[in-house]
Amino acid sequence: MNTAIQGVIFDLDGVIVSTDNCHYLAWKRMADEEGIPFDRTINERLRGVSRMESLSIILEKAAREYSEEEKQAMAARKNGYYVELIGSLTPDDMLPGALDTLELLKANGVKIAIGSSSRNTPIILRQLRLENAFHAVADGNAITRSKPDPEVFLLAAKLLGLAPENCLVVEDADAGVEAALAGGMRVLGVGGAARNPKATFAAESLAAVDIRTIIQ
Ligand code: B16
Ligand code: MG
Repeated sequence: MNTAIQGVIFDLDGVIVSTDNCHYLAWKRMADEEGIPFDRTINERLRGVSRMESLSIILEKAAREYSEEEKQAMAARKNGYYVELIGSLTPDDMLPGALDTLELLKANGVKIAIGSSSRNTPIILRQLRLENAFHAVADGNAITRSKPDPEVFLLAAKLLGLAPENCLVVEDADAGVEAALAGGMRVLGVGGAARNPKATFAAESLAAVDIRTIIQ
C-alpha cells in the first residue's frame, strides 16, 4: 500500500483563520438576550462542533426548555450576528504560517482542501481572498454528520481524488482529530489539538512546523 501523503485537508476555524472570537461574541450576544449563562469556558466546547450542536451545549444552562422552532430561530439569530462580524475579516486575519504552508504544499505538488464544519466557509474564504486557493472545499453545507464523524474529511479526500491513507488532516479541535482518525487519515494537531495524544503529529501552529518534514 502506498501511504505517501498526496493531499492535505485543512480545518478552517482555528487552523487557517481564527474566527472563534467572532463565534464567541455572536453566541454571547444571543445568550445574553435570552438570559442564558455563557462564558469562554463553555465556548471552548464549541470548537469544530456544528451550529445546532453548539446551541444544544449552550442550552444545557438554560432555565427552561426551548421548542424546535425557537431553537432554529436562536441559531439563525446568532448566525446573523456572526456573519456581521466576519464581514470585517481580511487576509491579514490569517493565522501565522497558514499562507506559507498552502503555498509550499502547492509548490511541491501536494493537493490541498478545506474540511470545515462551518456553513459560512464560502464567506470566510472570500473575505480571506482564498476562494480559488484550494483544489477542493468540503464544508458544513455538504454534510449531514459533523465532526467527530469523518464525513467532511472523507468528502474532501473524495473531491481531491485521493484515498484517505494518502491524506493528512490539520486540525485544532479534539472532535476533528477523532474525525480524521475515524476516516483513516493521519492528523497534525495544532493549537488546542497539539496536546491531544491521539494526534499523529503536533505543532503549536502552522508557523512552528515545516510541513515538508511531515509529508516526506
Ligand atoms: P457555522 P471548523 C466550526 O468550524 C467552528 O469551529 C465551530 O465553532 C462552529 O460551530 C462550526 O464551524 C459551525 O459554524 O455556524 O459557521 O456553520 O473548525 O470546522 O472550521
Ligand atoms: Mg477548527
